[in-house]
Amino acid sequence: MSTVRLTMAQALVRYLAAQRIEHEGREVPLFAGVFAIFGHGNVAGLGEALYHVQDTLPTLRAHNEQTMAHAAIAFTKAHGRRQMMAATSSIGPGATNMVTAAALAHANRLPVLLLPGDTFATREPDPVLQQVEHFGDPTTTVNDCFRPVSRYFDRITRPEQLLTSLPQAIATLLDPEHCGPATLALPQDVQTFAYDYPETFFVPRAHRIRRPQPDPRELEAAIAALADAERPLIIAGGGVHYADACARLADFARARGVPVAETQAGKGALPDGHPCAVGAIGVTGSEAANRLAEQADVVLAVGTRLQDFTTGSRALFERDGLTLVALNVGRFDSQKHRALPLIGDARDGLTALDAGLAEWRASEAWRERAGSLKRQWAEVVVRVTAADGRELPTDAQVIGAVNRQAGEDGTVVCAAGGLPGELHKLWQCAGPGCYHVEYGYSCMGYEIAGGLGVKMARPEREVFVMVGDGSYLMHNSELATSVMLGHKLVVVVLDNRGFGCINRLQQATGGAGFNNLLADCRSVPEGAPKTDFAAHARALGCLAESVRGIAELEQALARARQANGTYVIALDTDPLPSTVEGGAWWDVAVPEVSEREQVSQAYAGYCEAKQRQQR
Ligand SMILES: Cc1ncc(C[n+]2csc(CCOP(=O)(O)OP(=O)(O)O)c2C)c(N)n1
Ligand SMILES: [Mg+2]
Repeated sequence: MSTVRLTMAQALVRYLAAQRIEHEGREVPLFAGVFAIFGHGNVAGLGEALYHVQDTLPTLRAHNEQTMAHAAIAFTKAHGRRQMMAATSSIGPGATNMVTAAALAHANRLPVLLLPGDTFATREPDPVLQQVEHFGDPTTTVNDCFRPVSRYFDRITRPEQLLTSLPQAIATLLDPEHCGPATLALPQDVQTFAYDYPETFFVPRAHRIRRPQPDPRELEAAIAALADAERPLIIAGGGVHYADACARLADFARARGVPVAETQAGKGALPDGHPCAVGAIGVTGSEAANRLAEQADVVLAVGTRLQDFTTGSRALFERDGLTLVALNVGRFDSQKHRALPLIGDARDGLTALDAGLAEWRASEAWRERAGSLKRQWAEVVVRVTAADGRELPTDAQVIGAVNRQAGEDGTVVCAAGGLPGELHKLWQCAGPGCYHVEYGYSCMGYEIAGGLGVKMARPEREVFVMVGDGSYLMHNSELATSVMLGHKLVVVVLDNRGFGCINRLQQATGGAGFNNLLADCRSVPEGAPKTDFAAHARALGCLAESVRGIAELEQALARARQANGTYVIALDTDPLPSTVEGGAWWDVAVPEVSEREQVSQAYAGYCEAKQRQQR
């Protein structure tokens, strides 16, 4: 057996560079690159190794480990989980900075390879700089924090362990059911140890994403349930995108006259102009989708994990007599909510259902009802997103302006605050690829980094990041990375001077305005200063301006489109209004006792609403 003597880190990157992915006849590198922030624990070992493979596996320097990993995660999401990135950090704080990103990828089922440096396997120099030390368990390091938020975790304590562990990590990343973060903790000494690796380990390999086929008996049961339905509704989740099933779903729905509602991750599966598209479902859903959900007799949930925002905390469509069929590539998601499981690939599952359903269609009355609800909702969207000249626009009005400018080749990116809900309800999608909102973990600070990842994956698209003042202030430093790498973003900062959505939630649960809007926070007597977001962005190398009102915003957006660098537009918005139309109940626990009368009232309302919740 011919071998090559390499350090563990050299073998690792050589293996990564040899992995390819094939999709629809096109083969590309599986890993588009590695985001890296070097330090004690990865610069000498992994850093040296990455230096030598830059042509095949580029290394990109970012500014924060959490957000660089967010960018990597957004990259793979924008690629439909078919091309991905790795992220490496030093030991200690660099590593734990990535734990939040791991959790985000875990919740959203998005593959990312995390390579945190780790303390010495030999323990000879212990305790090393940035080592926490665990008194009762020397095998524990802070990297064990990755375990509960990784789909695959290993600590490579000997160089030959790569031979068995690395292929398993890659297999996890490529598994449509189990994909998520794979973490390989890399002790800094082991990174530098040499070993005679077999040459065959590095032979280039082209992977394909598996498409599990439905079980015949599950399929039969699902077909029987649908064939009996008069008032069917489809819920499209992120799995529809990842399985490349959008076009198949559009055909299926059109042929069968089934209305299609979308989750946050599923949004954009159908273009809004599709006759069966009834918009967003759930807590941030359209009136059309939610009324249909209440009246449906069979719900076919495709590629969704049915989280509380989708199900209205189990009070929207779950009721006795409803049949829920869950077409999902994962056993875990297919069993939820007592659904009839149909485990398998979304695209092939829809094809199989179609083949078994003969002439079945939704009833004519139901199709007409869906059509009329859809038209009514379209009028609401136009009304609430229209400018009305007010000085402090609503989020909905800003969304209208950005949506008009984004057109068909624009992608909106968002994650936390009041915007995701408003976007889910109101953003009009021309089809897949227009909408990228991280709402599985809804992590503040994902927005700008996520925009960077999307732009890297889809350079042909104009990427519009919509971000609140709170999220911007939490994480903005990847703006500098976008400038450095020449990946243009258009960033709209909606400054409502505080955590607007949490303030609204506080009021809705009877709470006093407290610690959310800056005006309600402990501060110096003159109040918190006004942040000059445009000046801040300029300092990071962006083009930037501040505008007032929607008319000025529209002009600035047109300038931003023409610009050839990252462009930040800041404007003041009203923290109080949000779109009242549409929506569904959301279970947010209210204190059972309180000195505040408003809390007691909210608690009474909460108990009443709880009655409709299916347990
Ligand atoms: C990392 C993180 N911390 C806290 C939260 C809880 N949270 C959700 S939205 C929000 C406020 C966001 O403020 P801003 O970005 O200004 O948006 P707005 O609510 O004003 O629209 C907070 C604190 C979160 N989602 N993520
Ligand atoms: Mg805000």
